[in-house]
Amino acid sequence: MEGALTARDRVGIQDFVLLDETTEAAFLSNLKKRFSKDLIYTYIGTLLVSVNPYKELDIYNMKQMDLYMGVNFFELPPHIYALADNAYHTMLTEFNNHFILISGESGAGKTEASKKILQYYAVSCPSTTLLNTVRDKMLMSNPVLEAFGNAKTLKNYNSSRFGKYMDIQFDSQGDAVGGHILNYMLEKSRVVHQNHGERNFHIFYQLVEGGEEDLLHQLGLERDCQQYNYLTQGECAIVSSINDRNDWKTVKNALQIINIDEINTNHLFGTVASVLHLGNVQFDSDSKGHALLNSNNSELRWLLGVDAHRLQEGLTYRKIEAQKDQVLSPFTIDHAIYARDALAKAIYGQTFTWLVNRINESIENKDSSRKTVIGLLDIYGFEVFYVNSFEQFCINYCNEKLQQLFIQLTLKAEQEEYQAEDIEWEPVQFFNNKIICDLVEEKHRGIISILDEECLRPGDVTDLTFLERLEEKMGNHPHFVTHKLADKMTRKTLERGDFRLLHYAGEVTYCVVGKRNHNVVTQFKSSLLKLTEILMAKEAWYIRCLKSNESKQPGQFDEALIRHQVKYLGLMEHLRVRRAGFAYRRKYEVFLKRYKPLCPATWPHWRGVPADGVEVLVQHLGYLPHEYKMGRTKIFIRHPRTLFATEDAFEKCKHELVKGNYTPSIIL
Ligand code: AD9
Ligand code: MG
Repeated sequence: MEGALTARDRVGIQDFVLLDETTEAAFLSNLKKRFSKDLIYTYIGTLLVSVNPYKELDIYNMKQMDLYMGVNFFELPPHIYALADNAYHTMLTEFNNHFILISGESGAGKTEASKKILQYYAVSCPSTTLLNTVRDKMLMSNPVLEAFGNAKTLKNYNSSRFGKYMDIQFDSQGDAVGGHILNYMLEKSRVVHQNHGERNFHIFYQLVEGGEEDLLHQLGLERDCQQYNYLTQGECAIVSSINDRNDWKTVKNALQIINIDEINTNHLFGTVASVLHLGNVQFDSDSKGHALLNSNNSELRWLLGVDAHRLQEGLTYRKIEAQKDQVLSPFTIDHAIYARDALAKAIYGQTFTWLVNRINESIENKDSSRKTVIGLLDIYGFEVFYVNSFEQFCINYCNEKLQQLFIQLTLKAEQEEYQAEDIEWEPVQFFNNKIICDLVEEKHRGIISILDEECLRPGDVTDLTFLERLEEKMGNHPHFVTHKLADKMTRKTLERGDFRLLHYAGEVTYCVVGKRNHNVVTQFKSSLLKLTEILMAKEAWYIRCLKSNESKQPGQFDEALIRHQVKYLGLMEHLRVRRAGFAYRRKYEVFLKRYKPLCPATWPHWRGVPADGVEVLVQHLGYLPHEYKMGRTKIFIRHPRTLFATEDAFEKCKHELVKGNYTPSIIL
C-alpha cells in the first residue's frame, strides 16, 4: 500500500551510516532504490557517493544552489553542493586549506562533479565585478582544457587524458580570488595513434569541423576529417553525440575570456593544424633502404614557421656528434615514421603545457595577502582496455596512489587516532593496496626502478629482456603475473611480451612492447609524490563516483558492475569505520575557545585544564553519553548533527553578543 510507505521505504536512506545493517546487499539495495528515483547522491557520513545517471537531472540550477548555501550538511538531501558548501564553510571558520578528492573509474562522473563544484563556488561566493572576471576565467579554463586534453575512448566519450589538480584561492572574506592548475602526464601517444572506436583529442575535430572557412584556408586544412591520418585510425571521426561545431564556438569564446589574444590564438591553431599536416607526411625508400620524403608531399609547407629543408633533414637523418664533426646517418622508413610521430607528440605536448601556463597566468592572484584554498583533484580514472600500454600503466598506478591516500587518510589514520587517543575501538579489517604501490614504485625493487636500470644498462636491451628482469625479480609477488605463471594462478593465458598486475580495482594485462619510456614514468612517479605531499597538508573531502553501466545508458543500474566498484573503492569498510566511529573531533583547546560563550561556567574564562572545561560545557549543552567520547587531547563527537546543533547555538549567541544582551544559558 503506497500510503503506508515511509519516506525511508520510498527513497531509501540518505546516509548509509543510518542503515539497519551494514551488509553489501543492504548497501546496494539502498543505492538502487535511490537511483531509480533519480537520487544519485548518498552520504557515508561526510563522504559523498555519486552514481552516474547518464542523463541531465534538474538538480544543478540556481534555485538548488540557493537552497544549499550556508545550510548545515545534513539538513537537506545529499547533494554535491552540500559537500562543496560544507568544505567552504569549514575553510572559512577554521581558516585552513582543503581538498576534494574525486575518484572512480573511467566514465564514473569525476570531471562532471568537479565542474559542478567550480560552478557552485562561482555562483555562491560573494562577488565584485573584478572577481567575476577571475571566476569567469576559472570556469572557462574547463572547455579549453577539455578540448585539448579530453578525447572519446571506449569507456567515456569525454575522457580526461590528463590529470588535473586545481587550487581555488579564497581571501579571508570568502571571495574566490584566483586559482592555479597543476597538470599531470597528458596521454601524448593518442596524438599519433588511436585504438578502434576511439578518437584523437577533441580540438582536432573541432577545428576541422567548426573552423571558419578563411581560417581553414589560411592553415591549409580541408573540412574533412577523413583527409588526416591522425584522425581516422579509430574509424569514428564523427560521433553523433559529440557536437564538434558547437564545441568549437565554446572553445573560441573561452580562449577570449581567458585573455589569449588573437595572435596567440592563431599560433595555437596553427600548431594544431601543423600536427595534422605532419601526420600526413609520407616516406619512400631509396635503393639502399634509406627513407626519403614522398615526392607528392605538399604538407611540409604548412608546417608553420619551420624551414622545410631542415625539417626534411630532421625527419630522415639522425645527427651524430663525432668529435668535432657532425655526421648525418640516414633513417629507414620505420625510423622516419617514428621521428615524425615523436615530433608530433612533442609539439602537442608542449602546446598543452603552454596552454596550462597561460591559463595560470590569467587566473593567478598576485595580491600577497594570506589566502586559503580548496583544491579539486580530477584525474583520469582506472581503465582496462583490450590492449593496455604504457599510458594505462601510468593511469592505473596513479589510481593506486589515490586509493592509498584515501586509505591512509581515512581507514588507517582514523583507527590509529582512536588508538592514540585511548578511545575504545573494534578494529575494522580492510585491504591495503600499499603492496601494489610498492610493487610499482619501491626504490631498487619496484617495476619503475627495474625499468630505469634496464634502460641505462649497456648491451642488448629489448622489451623482452626487460620482461625477463621483471619475471626474475617479481616472479613470486602475489600481485604480479607473468605468462609463465598465468595459467597456474589465474587460468588465463598471457602472450609472450605481456605481464599482468592484480590492481586493487581489477586485473590488467600490460603489453611491454615499445614501452620502455623510463624518463617519463620516473618523472610521473615524482610528480605523484609531490601531489601526495600537497594533499596530505590539507583537510580532505571525498566524492566516490560509481559508473552505473558500461553502455552509458540512462536509468540502467548494473548491479554486478556497481558491486565491484563498491568493493574495490572500500566503501563497505569506510561505512563500518564511520558507523562505529566518530564523525568529528576537535582539540579540547579549539573546542573550548569557540563554544565557551554557551555556558556560564566557561564564559568568559575557564580556569582549569581545557579537557575539564569541555566536559563541563558539553554537560551543560545536554550531550548524551553515547554522543561523544573524551580522548587524551580531543573530544570525539559521534554524529555531525550534535556539532551542527552546537554550531547553530553558537551563531545565535554570537548575534546576541554583538547586540550586547547575552547571558549564557542552556540553548540546546
Ligand atoms: V575519465 O576517468 O575522465 O574517463 P570521468 O571524468 O569520471 O571519466 P565524466 O565526468 O567525463 O567521467 O562523465 C562521463 C559522462 O557521464 C559525462 O560525459 C556525462 O555524459 C555523464 N555524467 C557524468 N556525471 C553526470 C551527472 N552528474 N549528470 C548527468 C553525467 N550526466
Ligand atoms: Mg574525466
